[in-house]
Amino acid sequence: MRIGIVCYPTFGGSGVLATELGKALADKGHSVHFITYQQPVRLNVFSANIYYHEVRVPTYPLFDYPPYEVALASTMVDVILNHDLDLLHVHYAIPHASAAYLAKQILEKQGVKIPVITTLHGTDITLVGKDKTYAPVVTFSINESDAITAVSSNLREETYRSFKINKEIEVIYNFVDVERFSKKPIDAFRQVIAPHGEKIIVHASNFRKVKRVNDVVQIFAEIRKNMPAKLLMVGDGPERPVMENLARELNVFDDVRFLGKQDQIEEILVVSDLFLLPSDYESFGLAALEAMAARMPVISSNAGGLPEINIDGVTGYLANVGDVQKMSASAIELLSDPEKHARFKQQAFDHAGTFAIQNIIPIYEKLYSRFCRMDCQ
Ligand code: GMT
Repeated sequence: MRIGIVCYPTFGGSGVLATELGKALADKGHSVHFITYQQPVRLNVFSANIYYHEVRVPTYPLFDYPPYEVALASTMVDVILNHDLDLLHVHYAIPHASAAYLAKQILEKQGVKIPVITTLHGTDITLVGKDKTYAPVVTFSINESDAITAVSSNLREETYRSFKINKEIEVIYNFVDVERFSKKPIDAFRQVIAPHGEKIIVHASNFRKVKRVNDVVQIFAEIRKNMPAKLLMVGDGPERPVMENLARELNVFDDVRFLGKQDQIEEILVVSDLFLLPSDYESFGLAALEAMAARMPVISSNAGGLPEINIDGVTGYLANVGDVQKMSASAIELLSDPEKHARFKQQAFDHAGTFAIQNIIPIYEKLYSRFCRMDCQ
């Protein structure tokens, strides 16, 4: 098949997932055309089956807001026609689903039919999409998609609750390349981070408010009172200064390392002991799944789709949003019991296997084939 993928090219989960999906489809022989404003961060391999089309947004003195959506729709039209695409798979509703609708209409006038599949990822529904500035367009363009998928049952239900959707939303869970994330740990790296055998705690996100990074620091400070430990913060974002201040206030700053955005996050995860994700909301929590694939138990909130990924008492522990006390107690208990910790590591790894890339890609292929012309298999 010749598949167009539209996504945010940044470190966010939706862009990561879309890029990994495209790479996996290309490995299976499909031609994959990424249409984005920048090379996606995880698109770091060469494949004869992968094409990258940059969306250029020309500026003009009149434009206070350069019309990205128009440029995106025009690029979609161009790529679909010139590469004879079979379908377009857009990740994140805003503005990808509405730009796809526009492209579809333009092409229909030229006698070209292009099926559009929209995958909802979370904040496009739960935060940004609900805003009444966007809601009518989001509702319309979701309904106009030929197929709609959501990355968890929770997100599917949230979407039905928040918008008037008159179509079936199919749940296709996010996936992980288990082999990549369960590589043999590089001991030298652990030695550098935790030279005295300290426990290594990790959090990875875009440090936005929804991630509750202050809770991460507070949980870590509680752990630190009970045992030697280091906190690795992977990513970057607006809450970083607030978090740094809190770490200083709680006297743990010297044990916190800010690693910035990391391409090879698996190398950090495999040497670490516990992953924290206390978010206000996660439609799925791809970062937690990647941690589990690297054999890390997860302490998370029970918000959104997290209970579908992190199984309480099996792969880690869940607590109500903001219940720092419970999350800290669970973390300390788990880290203090080597036998239990080893069991949870194995269970986290085993459960990550149910979301293995090999299981999920065929589900997307099956979905695509429903909308594809007879000759596009
Ligand atoms: O979490 C973010 O802030 C980034 C956001 C995105 O759109 O890239 O992530 C969302 O999509 C991910 C991939 O499907 C999910 O794993 C995240 O849970 C989801 N984030 C939220 O729902 C807050």
